[in-house]
Amino acid sequence: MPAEARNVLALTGGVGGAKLALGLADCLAPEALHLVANTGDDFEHLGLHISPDIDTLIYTLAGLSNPQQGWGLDGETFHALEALGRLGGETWFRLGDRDLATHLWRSCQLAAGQTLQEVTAALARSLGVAQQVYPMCNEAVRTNVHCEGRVLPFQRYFVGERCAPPVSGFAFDGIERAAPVPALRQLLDRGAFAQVVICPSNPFVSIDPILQVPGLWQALREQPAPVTLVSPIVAGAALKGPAAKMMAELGVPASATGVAQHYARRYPGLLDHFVIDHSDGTLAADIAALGMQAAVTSTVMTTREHKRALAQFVLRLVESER
Ligand code: FO1
Repeated sequence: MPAEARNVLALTGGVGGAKLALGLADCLAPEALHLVANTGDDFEHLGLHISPDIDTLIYTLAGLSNPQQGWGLDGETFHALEALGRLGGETWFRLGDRDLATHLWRSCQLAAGQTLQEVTAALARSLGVAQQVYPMCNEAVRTNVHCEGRVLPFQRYFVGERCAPPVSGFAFDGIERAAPVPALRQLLDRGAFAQVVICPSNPFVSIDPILQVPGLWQALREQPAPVTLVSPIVAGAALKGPAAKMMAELGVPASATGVAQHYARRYPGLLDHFVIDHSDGTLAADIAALGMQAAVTSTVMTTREHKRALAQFVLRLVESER
């Protein structure tokens, strides 16, 4: 079957996830690529609804993202934030002038009664993104980070405290009232996917919130398509962000094997393929012993070509099984 004819579902978190999503977008027809973003990082700030992972994904696919940071818009200015600072307002979370338009518009649409799924689809269309982008759920789920007796809302931990406090656990406030967005649920129930890809995103704060939306990981396990995860840890370090630091603080080995153990324990039987970097090739046997097929390639995505090559590798893993 040509790649264009296959529906692929990818679960993504922040910057690392968006990179592989862009590679997948280069390899698949837009109507075949369905992307689910974590919304545990969402928060209400300055009276606005901010959805950082949705925006990172859409800006990346639209070719608008800041290439250095991976989040926010390229060529952004911060006049509104500076003016807010002069008024004594909060400026720790850096909202750019053009990015603010996204948050203003999203907040208005939500206040007018639209769902987050509807607003996300409309935002993607307006910015010229033809792939299907879904939030994991329409309900509010908020990741809280437990650190040394304190509970920090995710963005306070991540941006406000620069991930410095040691973590002891995470809670996804509101998750028990959440449900997978209807468009995704219908596709899963129809067995519409040929492959499911879990992008190299943080297991604890990007992918766990998605998989713990009630019924979601079980629906992914029950549907017929193989599930492939790309390790976010390469040679003991995170491709991006605090994943390795969190693993060390949680007493989990900061390695691709540690990631595989996390998924095997929490989501038994979910993963079919586990993709690791060449530098972790010696871990393949340990990962295979957890009941997944280990596959080795280059997983560090610095250029557009690296993103495309990794996406192609992931897609071919499953194509070759047919
Ligand atoms: N990350 C930062 O490190 N500092 C910021 O000031 C910041 C602002 C920001 C604004 C809009 C947005 O969509 C993302 C933003 N991010 C910022 C990134 C964001 O906090 C993280 O990338 C994700 O939540 C983690 O996946």
